[in-house]
Amino acid sequence: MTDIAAPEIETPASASLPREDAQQTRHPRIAAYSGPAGGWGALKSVGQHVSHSRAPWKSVRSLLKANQDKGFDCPGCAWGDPEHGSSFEFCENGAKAVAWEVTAKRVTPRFFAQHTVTELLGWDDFMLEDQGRLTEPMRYDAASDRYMPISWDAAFELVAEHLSALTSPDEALFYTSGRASNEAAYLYQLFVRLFGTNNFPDCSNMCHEASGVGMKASLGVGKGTVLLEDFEHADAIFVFGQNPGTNHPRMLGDLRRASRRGARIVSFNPLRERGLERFADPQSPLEMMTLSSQPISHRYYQPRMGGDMAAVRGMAKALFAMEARGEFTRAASFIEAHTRGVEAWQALVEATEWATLEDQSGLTRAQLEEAATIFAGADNVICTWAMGITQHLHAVESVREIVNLLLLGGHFGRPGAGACPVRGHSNVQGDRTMGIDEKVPAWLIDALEARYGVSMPRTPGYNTVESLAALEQGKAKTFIALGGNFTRATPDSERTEAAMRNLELNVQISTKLNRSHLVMGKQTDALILPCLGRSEIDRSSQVASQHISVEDSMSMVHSSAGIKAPASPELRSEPGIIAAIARATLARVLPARGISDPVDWQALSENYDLIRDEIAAVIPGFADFNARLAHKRGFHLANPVRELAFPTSSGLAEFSHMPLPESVMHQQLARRDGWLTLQTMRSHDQYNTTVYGYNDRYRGVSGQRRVIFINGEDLARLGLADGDWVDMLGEPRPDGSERRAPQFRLVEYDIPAGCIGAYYPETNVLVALESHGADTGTPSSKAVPVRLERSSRIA
Ligand SMILES: Nc1nc2c(c(=O)[nH]1)N[C@H]1C(S)=C(S)[C@@H](COP(=O)(O)OP(=O)(O)OC[C@H]3O[C@@H](n4cnc5c(=O)[nH]c(N)nc54)[C@H](O)[C@@H]3O)O[C@H]1N2
Ligand SMILES: Nc1nc2c(c(=O)[nH]1)N[C@H]1C(S)=C(S)[C@@H](COP(=O)(O)OP(=O)(O)OC[C@H]3O[C@@H](n4cnc5c(=O)[nH]c(N)nc54)[C@H](O)[C@@H]3O)O[C@H]1N2
Ligand SMILES: [Mo]
Repeated sequence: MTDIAAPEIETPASASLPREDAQQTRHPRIAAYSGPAGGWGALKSVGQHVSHSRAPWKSVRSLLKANQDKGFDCPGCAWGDPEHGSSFEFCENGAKAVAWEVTAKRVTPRFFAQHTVTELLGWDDFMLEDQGRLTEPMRYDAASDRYMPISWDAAFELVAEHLSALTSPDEALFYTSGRASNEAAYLYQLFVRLFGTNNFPDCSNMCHEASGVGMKASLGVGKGTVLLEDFEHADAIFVFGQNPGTNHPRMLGDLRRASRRGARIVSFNPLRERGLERFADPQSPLEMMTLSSQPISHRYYQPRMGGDMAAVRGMAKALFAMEARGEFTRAASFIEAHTRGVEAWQALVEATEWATLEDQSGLTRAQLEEAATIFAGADNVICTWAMGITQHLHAVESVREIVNLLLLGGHFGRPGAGACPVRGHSNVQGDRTMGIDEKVPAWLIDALEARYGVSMPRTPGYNTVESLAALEQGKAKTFIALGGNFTRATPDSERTEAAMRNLELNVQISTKLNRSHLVMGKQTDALILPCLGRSEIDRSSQVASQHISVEDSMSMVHSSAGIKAPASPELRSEPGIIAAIARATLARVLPARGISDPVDWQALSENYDLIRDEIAAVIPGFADFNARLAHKRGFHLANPVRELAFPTSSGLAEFSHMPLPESVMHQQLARRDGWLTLQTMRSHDQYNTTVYGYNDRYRGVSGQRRVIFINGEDLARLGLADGDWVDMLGEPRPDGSERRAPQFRLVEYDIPAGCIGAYYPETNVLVALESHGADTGTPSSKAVPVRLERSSRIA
């Protein structure tokens, strides 16, 4: 028996689909993609996106400046920038991100006059953002169900009024998305802590939290230990749970160069991802003219979702066996001098049966031994990873197991080796460095108190899922978002939206219209505060063109300055908006506590050099910030691990010895007839909740986002076929109600049986709010239990 209802069932009214752009079609084209990643396909796609943005020339000009010495930092991803070589590394998805921002389309007060919020709630994510850039501050008017213009000053006063009326500062939530600059993030955390809370839910909670937590426990530093140039010296690069062809395309350039030199690249990914197989560099005339391309992965292993910890443990087991046969030598003197706990880990690894490792990883002993042989044969190894590792319940354990493997080979403190969690948003790492952290490090509060002479809260605040719980329980009443799209990015969409409707105040500082602007309740005061994007000139009364700074995945801090006239003269910068909110709010709340505001917000927002002076005084590693930022490539934030100093409590790197999960999702579901493990991932035409289009070129899908990648065996077992339309059902909610994502087209794909893939955010409705890492709060978006039901949508 399976859970598939044989005849067609009626789609419940609650599961109706939002209005979609006509580009999304009921007859998508599905055909295997035979080209390499990059190449002519990438150039053609950029042309289409630039022309869709209706600002071709300006876009192109901006593009050419992105990631150059004097231009702005690409808002695409957090991959590092090269020191030499071509000053402009072409990246299809970076180009799309920029074209999306510099679009000629505008959302004006007239647009809001024409569409009620209820109407807009019926639009899909693509249509909402595709209306263009937000142009003026707006306030929701419940009577007409429309957003109406409001002056900036009135908007700031309104925020101050709400915040100062709260019973406790802990009733306020302050969300941050990882695009915010260091300067904006520093001001934001300073304001919020002076206001009196550590409620900093951020996108990192849903992203690389486990990398930070795991690496900090093992190495004492929660950041990657490699620089871009290390990729030039690595002999083997292991890529876990990452799709760089789409999400970090510039990384492909580095992998391609490494592959050409003969470095072994080994991918662990349940899906066959084109970008990990072959890449043609759009900047290589030879590859473009001859239609040739470079193979990327030397070996491509397809574990089952959640199987990586077992896979790495299997590699370790093989290495210990090889060592006993004299075929592998551990880095004995490094281990002796700098680490602790290898014996306990080895004992645990050796006690784990091959059968257990094979079952959990979905890989064979022979495959894991082969991977171990590649590891053993490389002098310098880099391991990289992203969401395929971190969005699991046992993510911290997996990260630490990867670090164990690197420690065993002594792959720290030398060129070409190390751990490289590849971050997502272009400044998500910098935001954390600036103190956007609900867990409040004591040193930070000490430093802030010393600098500003005001006592600040020390109790941890809410992370993202805790914020949602607080909203559901009515403990949180106001929400300010510095960028992002909280209601779409978070799990359990229907529940999240119901929780957001409890808000008294919803403030969105943003560039584009999205669903987070639209979900509100009867008593919600909602504000849209439109801000400048990275590409735009940020002018103040003091400085003609202000620059900001960001930190990439390699801990390089560098400056970024916009080059394009703002989308609207009304736009304000993020630091400017935060400073104004801070000034208005603190003027109300601090005097009541007998304190005067220690910060000259106006001065800081008009000259970011002054913000950087504050950062230099408070945040370690930023001494002389302004001067060092003037350097062409910025500067590297020293990572002690590179010097073999491990700031753990023991002063040594700690081998973890954590048990494997008793079973991971695919093992649990193997015992439940008809259930599959879903990973929610990105298509090639999206940036998180920002949907650029309905195509996923490398996976061969065009014209449709509601697709499920599924193995042929599963199709046969469930009595379904490629091309059928189904609904996905998750576990029922605690109150017994149904979690349903309606109407997806099945696509037969090279993915392990029992594992399926579909795009987020459409699938977030299926991700249970209570299913998150215990030590990270990260939703397990790569291990969602679902079953399929035939749907009424006829292809
Ligand atoms: N163009 C573009 N660039 C982006 C983004 C974007 O949306 N669009 N988002 C940015 C952000 S915020 C982030 S965090 C990064 C995300 O970058 P990625 O982590 O590459 O993003 P996902 O699409 O979530 O892809 C996860 C990959 O992991 C694989 N995977 C899933 N589960 C498992 C597993 O259990 N084990 C293994 N080994 N693999 C697994 C999937 O098949 C997929 O290839 O990209 C950043 N860059
Ligand atoms: N199921 C599932 N859920 C996930 C994930 C997953 O893989 N699966 N991934 C998670 C991850 S890794 C992340 S990082 C989060 C992402 O979560 P968020 O960071 O909250 O979401 P984004 O989609 O990046 O935010 C897009 C919005 O940001 C605004 N924006 C764009 N540029 C700017 C700017 O320069 N300034 C300001 N102020 N606003 C701007 C625009 O209005 C746009 O609509 O989602 C998480 N959610
Ligand atoms: Mo992310």
